[in-house]
Amino acid sequence: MTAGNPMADSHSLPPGQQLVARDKWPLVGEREPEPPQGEWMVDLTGAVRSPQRWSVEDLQKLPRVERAVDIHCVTRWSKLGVTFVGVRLSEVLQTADPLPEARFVSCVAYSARRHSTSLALDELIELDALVAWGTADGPLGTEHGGPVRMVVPGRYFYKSVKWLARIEVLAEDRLGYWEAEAGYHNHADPWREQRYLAADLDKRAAARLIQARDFTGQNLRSIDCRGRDLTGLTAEHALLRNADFRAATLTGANFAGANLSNAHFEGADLRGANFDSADLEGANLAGADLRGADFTGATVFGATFVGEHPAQLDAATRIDPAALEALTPDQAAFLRPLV
Ligand SMILES: Nc1nc2c(c(=O)[nH]1)N[C@H]1C(S)=C(S)[C@@H](COP(=O)(O)O)O[C@H]1N2
Ligand SMILES: [Mo]
Repeated sequence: MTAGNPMADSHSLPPGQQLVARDKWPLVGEREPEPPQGEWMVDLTGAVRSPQRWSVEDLQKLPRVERAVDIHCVTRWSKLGVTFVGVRLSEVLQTADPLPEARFVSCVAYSARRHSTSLALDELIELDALVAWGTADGPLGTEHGGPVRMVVPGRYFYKSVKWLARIEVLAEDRLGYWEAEAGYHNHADPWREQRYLAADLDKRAAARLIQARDFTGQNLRSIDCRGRDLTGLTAEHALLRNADFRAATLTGANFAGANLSNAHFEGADLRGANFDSADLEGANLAGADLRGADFTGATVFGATFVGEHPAQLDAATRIDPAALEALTPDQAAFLRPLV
């Protein structure tokens, strides 16, 4: 059984996700580890009776499991049935004998920003999380978290830390990197689309910004701009993950360098809008008017341009030919005439 969700093991696609091409496995987040000086050791510490320190080799002597896991990234791509090789987290935890107050587990990476993420202990056990060092193709590549990473089935993949350094058992939760910095949902159940926490922006502050049409550099995650007139909006380098611009008027808007991952632009008027170097991972632009819009230098991994309705394009709509590589085949085919 998986935590409250009979669908989690069904190898099907949760709401709002798209399959990547079979041979693709995108890289998300940090690009490389900051490996330890000596041997790669994994510490098991915190609310436990007997803290442990495992070498990768010793971990590999624990009972080995192979498990087909569906990967669901919060930026809307999924890759189903990747076979991971490793040991059950429950098996590893047992060796340290968690104390009665143990409630949460934070997994920390060997990386420049000491990347981490956490989940409730019960839930990790129920989901049957793995400490993984391989896939069906052999040892886990460094780019995908080798020599050893966490794999937590049934949660968005940001709950699976790469380059595992420490498993810390906690009495109180400690928010992870994406959860604290980017407002990613702390529970991360893809079947309930728990992508982002609600914005901490109050309604009056939002209304004032919308009125002024100036979002420059601000953190406005999940802001609700549905149907608004934002003609000529300035939003350079604004943080607009998950923002809702459905059916908004954004003619001539400037989103240069903005973070718009998972933003909604369905049916928006984006004529002449500037997305230069913006991050549009997982954004939805289906049915938007993109005549004269400029996507030069933008990241469009997993973005949608044709859904129930196609976006409108013209000869002045610009996108890098290389950007099409980051789209699913049907999306790429739709934009091909532009390049
Ligand atoms: N150390 C570390 N682990 C991490 C991240 C990161 O930035 N640093 N990103 C997470 C996110 S958001 C995802 S989707 C997956 C991506 O794993 P992949 O690059 O193997 O696809 O790793 C997760 N684990
Ligand atoms: Mo992710």
